[in-house]
Amino acid sequence: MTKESAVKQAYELAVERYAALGVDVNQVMEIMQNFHLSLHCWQTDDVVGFEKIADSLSGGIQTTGNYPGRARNIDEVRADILKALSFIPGTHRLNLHAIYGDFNGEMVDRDQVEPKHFQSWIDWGKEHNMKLDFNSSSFSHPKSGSLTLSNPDESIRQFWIEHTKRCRAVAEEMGKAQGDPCIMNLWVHDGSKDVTVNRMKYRELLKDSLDQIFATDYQNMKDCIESKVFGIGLESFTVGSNEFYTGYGAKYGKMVTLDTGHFHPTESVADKVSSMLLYVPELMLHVSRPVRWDSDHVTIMDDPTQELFSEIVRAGALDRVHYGLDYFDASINRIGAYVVGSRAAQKCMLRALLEPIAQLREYEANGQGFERLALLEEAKSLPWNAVWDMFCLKNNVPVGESFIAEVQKYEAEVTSKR
Ligand code: RNT
Ligand code: ZN
Repeated sequence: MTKESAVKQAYELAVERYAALGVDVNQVMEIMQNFHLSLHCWQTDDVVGFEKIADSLSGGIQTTGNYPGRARNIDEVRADILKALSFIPGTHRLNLHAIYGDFNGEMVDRDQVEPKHFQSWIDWGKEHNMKLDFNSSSFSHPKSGSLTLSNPDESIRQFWIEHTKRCRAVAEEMGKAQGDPCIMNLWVHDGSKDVTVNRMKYRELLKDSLDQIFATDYQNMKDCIESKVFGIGLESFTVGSNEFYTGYGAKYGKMVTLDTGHFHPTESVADKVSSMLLYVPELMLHVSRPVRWDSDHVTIMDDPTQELFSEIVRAGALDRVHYGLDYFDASINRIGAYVVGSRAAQKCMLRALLEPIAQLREYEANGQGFERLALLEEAKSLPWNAVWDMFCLKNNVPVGESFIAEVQKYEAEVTSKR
């Protein structure tokens, strides 16, 4: 039997098995086709970007490892993204940071970024059927320090307000060009290494900065705001905490970003979905894998990720969530890291969609706790992998682990020579 017919045969059996539980697999396949990740460009180059301003990553985040083959310029980043995409089923968006502008070797400071610096990305995205999302970048800059948008020094604060305003204008142009809103994320590392006695003051400043930044209404971009527990070197206080941004998002109708690495290690991000969606319009995800801290390990099919996607589906909120990835592992093949994490996120979504939810809810409504638990357990080993293989086959990307050899080939021919 050829691999292809084996995949098809297994798929047919899976369709029957799921149908018996009231799950329409063909419909799930269609939903999967319309499920788009927003791929984070920064896994290709360890969050370095193309500015000629800072020589190391700062702002509470850190990549560890120096595996050879990092993308060093815009052409290499683009080539690596396309290579990774060729192993990821479906069509996806690309999430850019302001430091990835096409600056042409020129020194363009953050308060000078303009849509023209992203025109070649807009064109490239169109050519490759990738819609763009965007992020302002407040890290890795001489004016970053510990405080940007909440800096009591008015000239520094205004510098970052100007940067962020300009980023929104860039996002607006991206959204206009692609006929679909560009999601722009705002994350600042602002905080304090040691005890502070001025929490209110910094938060008032950050709130005022946001008010200034969001004063302009746009039609083709949407804002999202991202909190964090702490950054490296900023362990005692984070201005933009979860409560800070959740409050802001709820009050002013802004989308909130949930980065799965930005909560206390035992806190369930999945549990936040249904609460937050009652008060904020939409959610943006930064799917990552925190190991002991916000370590940004490659996403895998672990329980927290599965639970998060399952909760979104159970909440009927598939279309109110944007699915960004945010991890950066510099210790293994970066394209491999990109592919493993993306496929893992897709597999979690697939499993979430294949849940026999009608039957489970019926059990719950009837007070049948044992039955609910038993089916939840059995559902874990239903043949979702046969559906996944078929999804890959249909999308002309490698089925199963066969992409390992392909990534190795690209490494031998391209990345190892950098
Ligand atoms: C940092 C935040 C932020 C960044 C990216 C590069 O802790 O998660 O989202 O990782 O924007
Ligand atoms: Zn993030």
